[in-house]
Amino acid sequence: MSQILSLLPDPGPTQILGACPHDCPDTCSLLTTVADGVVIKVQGNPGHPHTDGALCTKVSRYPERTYHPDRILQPLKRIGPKGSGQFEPVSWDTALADIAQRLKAIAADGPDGAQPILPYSYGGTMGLVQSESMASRFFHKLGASLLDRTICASAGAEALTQTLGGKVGMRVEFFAEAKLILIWGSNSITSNLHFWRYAQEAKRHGARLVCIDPRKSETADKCHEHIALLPGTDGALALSLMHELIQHDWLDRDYLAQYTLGWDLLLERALQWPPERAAAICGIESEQIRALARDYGACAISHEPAAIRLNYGMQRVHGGGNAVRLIASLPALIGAWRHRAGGVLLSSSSSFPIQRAALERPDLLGGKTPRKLNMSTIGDDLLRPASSEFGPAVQALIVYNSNPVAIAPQSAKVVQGFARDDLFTVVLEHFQTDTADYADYILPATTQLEHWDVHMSYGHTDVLLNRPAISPLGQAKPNAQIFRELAQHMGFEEPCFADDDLTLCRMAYGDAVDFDELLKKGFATLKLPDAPFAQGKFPTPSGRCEFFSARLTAQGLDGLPDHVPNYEPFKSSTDYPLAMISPPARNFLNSSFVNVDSLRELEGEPLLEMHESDAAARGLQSGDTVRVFNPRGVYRCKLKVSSRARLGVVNGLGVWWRKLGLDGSNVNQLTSQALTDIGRAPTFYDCLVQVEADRRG
Ligand SMILES: Nc1nc2c(c(=O)[nH]1)N[C@H]1C(S)=C(S)[C@@H](COP(=O)(O)OP(=O)(O)OC[C@H]3O[C@@H](n4cnc5c(=O)[nH]c(N)nc54)[C@H](O)[C@@H]3O)O[C@H]1N2
Ligand SMILES: Nc1nc2c(c(=O)[nH]1)N[C@H]1C(S)=C(S)[C@@H](COP(=O)(O)OP(=O)(O)OC[C@H]3O[C@@H](n4cnc5c(=O)[nH]c(N)nc54)[C@H](O)[C@@H]3O)O[C@H]1N2
Ligand SMILES: [Mo]
Repeated sequence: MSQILSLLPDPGPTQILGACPHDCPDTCSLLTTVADGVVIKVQGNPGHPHTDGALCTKVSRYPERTYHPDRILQPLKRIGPKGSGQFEPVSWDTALADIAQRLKAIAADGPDGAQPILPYSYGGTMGLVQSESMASRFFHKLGASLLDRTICASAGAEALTQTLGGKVGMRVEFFAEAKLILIWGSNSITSNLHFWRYAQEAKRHGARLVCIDPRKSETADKCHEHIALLPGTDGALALSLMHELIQHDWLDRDYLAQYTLGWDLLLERALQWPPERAAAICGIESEQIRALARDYGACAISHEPAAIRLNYGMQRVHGGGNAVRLIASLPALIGAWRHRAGGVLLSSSSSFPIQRAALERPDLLGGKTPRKLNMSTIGDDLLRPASSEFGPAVQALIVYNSNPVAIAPQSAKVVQGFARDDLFTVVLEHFQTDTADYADYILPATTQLEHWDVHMSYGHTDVLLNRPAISPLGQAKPNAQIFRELAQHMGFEEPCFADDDLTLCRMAYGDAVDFDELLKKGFATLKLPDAPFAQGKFPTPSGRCEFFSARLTAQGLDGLPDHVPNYEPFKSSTDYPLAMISPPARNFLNSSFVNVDSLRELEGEPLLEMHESDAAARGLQSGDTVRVFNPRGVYRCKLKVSSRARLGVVNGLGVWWRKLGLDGSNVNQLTSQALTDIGRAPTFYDCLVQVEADRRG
């Protein structure tokens, strides 16, 4: 275990423990080396078991990102037309005073109070302090519209909650002991590298690995089997697996009787899904389904642990919520939860005793109940006029930790909304992103190397502390500090607006986590049972795994999960016959890192992977510039004929900055704002397109 040398008097290089801030299940412990006040290296902390001394390529380039010549290091005010990216420097005082005055004027203007003001934030940093602590206090006190933070995970989260009772599941380290691992809708090598280490350990001990993914991903390459189903057909596959488990009696009847709710109903539904029916929908051979059921059922017979690593890739379609409900139900059928290395893991977030009310202070709303706007439909919502149903038009937008112009669906609408001359937009950022181009003010934010924070993880169960390694660069300030100062300019006098970042760090877990241990080691492991549901005890209303959810019925939804077809199902259109998915590029983190030259060079150009037969039918070859289009827009990129693409499905790896793409657009030019069945989430991977050679290219 490396020491925190910064505590020693020696003025030589020092090493500081931190936490990776990115929206990734791994939440690594960082070891940053600083010499003469400058970061010279960021490494994985060898003393943290999940990190095990290793970082992904992109985060090991953190110094390059931090010291990037394009970092915004002073407040900027717009001087050109919106979107032109022309700004001039202003002082912090001028910027904050003007912003406060504009917000006050909007809030005083009409019967809706501050509801025309909308915060917009997501996962730029996952730190509890620099995300929704001081910022939430600020917006609660103001009475601004609330933001429904759905852009990534809310379909899966809601589905898990309705089935298992929360974002809970297996502990990630026990995957190493599993005998069968289904890697379902996850390209782990790209987006969950530290889980992959546990999967490899299991493989070395004889476990079978099966990857379920329309794309032959880097992870699929390394599994024993790859099931390349069509996007959005996972629910049908899961129902058919249940059909086979029932038909062959590969069930743990005792577990089903004692610890589940609604088995008789689910059984009846699953019996309608023989493999042939599911195979036709999934676009795979029925024998693949039978073989997968045999593998999974064998674990019921031999009492060996079967584990499912589910990830969010498979819930970005119309039926994403139902599909997660079905997959999360599977372990109960075979009693996999009896083992610590059995069950399912999508997210471990609910394991963390975060003191959200203390951090975010919803009590500051003082009885107001502002409307809530869905971040996934920001395109439409920015263009909506006032109405009794919608409330006031959005007049001001404060964006932090997010790049909506690049990452939100149906960019044409998003861009049109951000371009509104009567919209007042403030963007807190490290860089002049596609979104920042449309700002009235850009405020320079610190990076993780420059501020305090404390973290949870959605892929393991350790709390991490982030110490600043260096002083803020230029005039950059932590998000929390920016909102503290803005609160002062607004005249907010509650003492909670004076809490400093270290106080907020301590507050995040209260007494539930030993803060001294965090200060010393950089992380603290939550005390959790090894096999949380071996004897039921699910945190659902019934205490059982709820195949049937009365809470969903109360919302007017089907209480029993089913296969819900895509909005834009494969073969439904002759004009747009290809299904497009847009999963993460390995060297980017959503739209972060796209402007880091060395990483962009590794990714090359924005590209679309296509099966050789689909390419031949269109007379296309690798390297061609192509137009990918549908009624929502046109996206130009390079074609790569690739065995990673299955017939009928194209893979547009995301998420490029629009202005660094071929013609100022990215893959979200094509995606839609339709929402999932459960959880109000976007449907990025439910998207039909056509592709043709670009005559200009
Ligand atoms: N390098 C890198 N790491 C990342 C990210 C990144 O952008 N880059 N993003 C981070 C974020 S925000 C998140 S939410 C996480 C999780 O990110 P996810 O979006 O879950 O991404 P992956 O884990 O890569 O899984 C996506 C996989 O699901 C597949 N997929 C697409 N549609 C379907 C489908 O209908 N069914 C099935 N079975 N599979 C489908 C894709 O082909 C892809 O291989 O990763 C995080 N880690
Ligand atoms: N087509 C398609 N679209 C997608 C996806 C997809 O798979 N396909 N994935 C979706 C998913 S899973 C997600 S989670 C969303 C992600 O969407 P976002 O959460 O918006 O993530 P990023 O694109 O990484 O943008 C984060 C921004 O925050 C900034 N930032 C980082 N740290 C700080 C800080 O401390 N302070 C401030 N003020 N700014 C900071 C970064 O510079 C960066 O520009 O994108 C979604 N969009
Ligand atoms: Mo995400």
